[in-house]
Amino acid sequence: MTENVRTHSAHWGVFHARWDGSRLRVRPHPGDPDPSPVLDNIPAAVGHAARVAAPAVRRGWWDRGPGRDPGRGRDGYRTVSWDAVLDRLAEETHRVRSTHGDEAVYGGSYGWASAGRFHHAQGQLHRFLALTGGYTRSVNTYSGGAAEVVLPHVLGTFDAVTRYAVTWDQVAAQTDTVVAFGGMALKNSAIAAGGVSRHVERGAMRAARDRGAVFVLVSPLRPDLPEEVDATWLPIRPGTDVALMLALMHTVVEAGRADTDFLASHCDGWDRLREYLFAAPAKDASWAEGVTGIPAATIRELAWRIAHGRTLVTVAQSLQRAEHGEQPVWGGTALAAVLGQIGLPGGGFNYGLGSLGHYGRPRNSVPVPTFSRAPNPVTSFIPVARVADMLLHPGETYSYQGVGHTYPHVRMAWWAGGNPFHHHQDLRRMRRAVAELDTFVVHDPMWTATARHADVVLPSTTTLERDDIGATSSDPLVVAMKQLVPRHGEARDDYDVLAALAVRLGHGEAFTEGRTSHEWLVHMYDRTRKGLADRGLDAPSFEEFWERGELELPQRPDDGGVLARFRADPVAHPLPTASGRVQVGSGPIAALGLPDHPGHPAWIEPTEVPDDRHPFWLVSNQPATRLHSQLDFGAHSAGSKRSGREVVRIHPDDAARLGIGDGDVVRLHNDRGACLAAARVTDDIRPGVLQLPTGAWWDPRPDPDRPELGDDGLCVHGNPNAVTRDRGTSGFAQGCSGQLCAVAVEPYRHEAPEVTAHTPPVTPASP
Ligand SMILES: Nc1nc2c(c(=O)[nH]1)N[C@H]1C(S)=C(S)[C@@H](COP(=O)(O)OP(=O)(O)OC[C@H]3O[C@@H](n4cnc5c(=O)[nH]c(N)nc54)[C@H](O)[C@@H]3O)O[C@H]1N2
Ligand SMILES: Nc1nc2c(c(=O)[nH]1)N[C@H]1C(S)=C(S)[C@@H](COP(=O)(O)OP(=O)(O)OC[C@H]3O[C@@H](n4cnc5c(=O)[nH]c(N)nc54)[C@H](O)[C@@H]3O)O[C@H]1N2
Ligand SMILES: [Mo]
Repeated sequence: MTENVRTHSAHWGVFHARWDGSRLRVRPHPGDPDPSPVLDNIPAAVGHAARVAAPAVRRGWWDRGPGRDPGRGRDGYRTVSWDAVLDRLAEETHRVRSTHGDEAVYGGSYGWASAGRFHHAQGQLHRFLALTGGYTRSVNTYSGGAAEVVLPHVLGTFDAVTRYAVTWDQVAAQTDTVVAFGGMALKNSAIAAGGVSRHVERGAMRAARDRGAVFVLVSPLRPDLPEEVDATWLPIRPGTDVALMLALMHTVVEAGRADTDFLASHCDGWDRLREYLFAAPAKDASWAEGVTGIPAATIRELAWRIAHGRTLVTVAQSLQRAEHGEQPVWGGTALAAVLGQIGLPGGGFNYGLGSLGHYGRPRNSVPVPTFSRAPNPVTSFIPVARVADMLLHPGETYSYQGVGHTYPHVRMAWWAGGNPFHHHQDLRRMRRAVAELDTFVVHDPMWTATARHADVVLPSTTTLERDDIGATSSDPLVVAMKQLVPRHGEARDDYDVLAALAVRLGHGEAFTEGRTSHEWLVHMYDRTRKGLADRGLDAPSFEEFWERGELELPQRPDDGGVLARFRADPVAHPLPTASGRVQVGSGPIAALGLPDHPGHPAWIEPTEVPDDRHPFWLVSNQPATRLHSQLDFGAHSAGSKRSGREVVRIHPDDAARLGIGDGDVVRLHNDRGACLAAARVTDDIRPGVLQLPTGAWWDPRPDPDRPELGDDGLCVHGNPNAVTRDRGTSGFAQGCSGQLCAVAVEPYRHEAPEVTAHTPPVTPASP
């Protein structure tokens, strides 16, 4: 490495960077065989106008004090000094805790923040809130909310069946047929929590294909598998995958190709599922054609193929981010069980393979550095995507895992490292929900839509402005993430801000344990150094590691993990399910008595489907050009927009019928709201489906076509959460169901307003 070149890491890859005092140049880590172009967004983070330059307070809150206020998201900001804002915030935290109890503080703070293990904003905030009295927390994720709840009941823990079961090496070497429900888009595996140093997915898929493996893509969108694998594309009607899975099982069973030995020796609940498959209407290929739009003959052919050779069934996270999202996860598990392939190398079922870059990889045999947690003395929680329900309906009950829970009355919400006005559904409803709070605190480097709804905006440094350690337990590289550029304006590390608040609240020592940030890094690294030394391996001191810039950890053998051991001996290595076996049906789930959970994977018609008024399924998937809303203004993200607006894909037949031309500004709408986007006409999408990725910063304005909706009826930038539905997957998992909703689309008849989402509501302070 030449002078001035430093290593750093992002959720989308490890990189080298050089700062020349005015420009940051970024290039991928030389060891990465398939780096992500999302790296090109990084330089724009330095000094961008959308940065929060100084602490800011919402005028209404600062002048009138805390309280319910529809002005959130609407009135202006004023910059204040750090001391003034921290004093006021400490006072307010104390007031809320002493008047309303500690559960009145919500510290869900869901979000991806940045890749470093120490300056992990959410971890820092949780530790601070736990040590200063506790907080109402959130459980599960937006990513896999339904799967995280259902998988442990039917197959195994989430980590065991996503990260450490079937690896990409096994796919490359062993798999004959991959049936990828929702695909395994390279745009998605570009992203890994904590960052990976090597993107192996393209190479593995190419190697499998070169060996003769067949890839079947079940998805409304063709680019969900890379072109070079030459996949057979089955453009399924969104939200219907479980019907296809049921028909595949039915056909395999009827053909006498089910692995009845495996079902008897390794599974439980087969009678329930079998009965459902054959009960009228039989879940056969003709039935599934009517539900999925895939021809019965194609389904029969696929059933024949998967019953021969080594077959891997994958289910993308997207399938379960929809109403009844539990079902396709369970359906994929049951299909692999009927084929008798669970636990075979390169075969069976791997949940989420390809959805994230840290899945499907061998595990390190030495622990990576992690930041300490503190126990939360408050027990109150919500499933993460129920946040607006909680704020709007305190005291009301809801079902989670079939058990009744009550929403706490939260007065103060605190967010660091996430962007709920990006990630939550039905953003107009979310805005009504935060109006209910007394106080909303947001730490972020950027003036996101969330920051614009906060009462207190605390400017965070970006990862580029501090030292940290990057690592994830399924990538061998531990990265010395070195500060690359000076801090922006008055921005401070989340750790320093929370430490200063902890001191004001009388818990300074407990929070910092007397360590500076640098001392924390040394402390965290010690676990890894010790792990190496214990195994008699080269265990460099922190200083040596820092000097080298990276450290390669040894990995465990790629042995198929828990599922392979279970296959070899189901008695000695039972699964964590009720029976210790794969639950292809489940008495305990049936016994919960939930109306939409009969105790086996089932096709249940969603309550929102396209109709005459809203004839399209909108797929709002992950953006190819950025991570969620992060660095939306960066070169790669901005370069893919049209006139600064997000792009919506539409099939040529639909576009022709509606008079929409390529590049036209269109309006997507339903009863909840509307957004503008620029049309891209392409036959890569199933007719009747639109695709608009998430992440364009919400830019609400009045909708001239529906003035009655007020000042936020139309997002002029193209954020799909302007129209998505805020509803749990079911009373079982209560996961996010934001991937699919019904909309109408039309050419935009008015002059399209300019996008101003990246222009902050206060003038940046001079440096
Ligand atoms: N319609 C629809 N909605 C969805 C989805 C969908 O499929 N469809 N997908 C969902 C999924 S899977 C997810 S995971 C969520 C993602 O939602 P989020 O994780 O909330 O999205 P991000 O844009 O990654 O938000 C991270 C925020 O952290 C900030 N940040 C970065 N570094 C730091 C730091 O060091 N300190 C602080 N304080 N802040 C920092 C960034 O500026 C950004 O505002 O979205 C969900 N929403
Ligand atoms: N570039 C990029 N990659 C990312 C992220 C990002 O923001 N940007 N976010 C990361 C995160 S946090 C997560 S959780 C994962 C999420 O991983 P996924 O949820 O798997 O990702 P998505 O892109 O939302 O969806 C994958 C594909 O599923 C297809 N799909 C949608 N609905 C259906 C359906 O009903 N049936 C079928 N068969 N297919 C359907 C869509 O065409 C879509 O492209 O992605 C990660 N990867
Ligand atoms: Mo996610």
